[in-house]
Amino acid sequence: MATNNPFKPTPPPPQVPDRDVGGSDSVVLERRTQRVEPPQMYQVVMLNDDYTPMEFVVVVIQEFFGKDLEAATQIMLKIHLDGKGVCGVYSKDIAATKVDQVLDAAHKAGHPLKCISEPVDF
Ligand code: TYC
Repeated sequence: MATNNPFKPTPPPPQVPDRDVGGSDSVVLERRTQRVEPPQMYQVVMLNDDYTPMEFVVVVIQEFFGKDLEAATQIMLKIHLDGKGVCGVYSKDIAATKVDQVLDAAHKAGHPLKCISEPVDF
């Protein structure tokens, strides 16, 4: 059985010539800087209506958008006064899930609350 002799130095690995050091048969590899665009983000926009109770909207914003009572109340009031407001910004799939969750909760509670997702800079 062949064993390594610990006292014998291992020979260096065979030299492979560099490919871009110049010379007649050299190959110059083109360098390209890779640029990756950040993903398009989506904002979940909640719409005002005349029937959904303010308290329900505040609870929904707290529950599905992770806002505390103060922030949720501010967002609800903005929607109430301006007709719409942004509850959060997410990747496309997460935003779509938030919309589904809000519409489902509103439907189950019998409220006409609506929200949509749209690309940021729409
Ligand atoms: N306008 C509603 C009311 O006066 C409250 C409300 C706020 C409804 C925000 C929807 O997205 C909404 N009861």
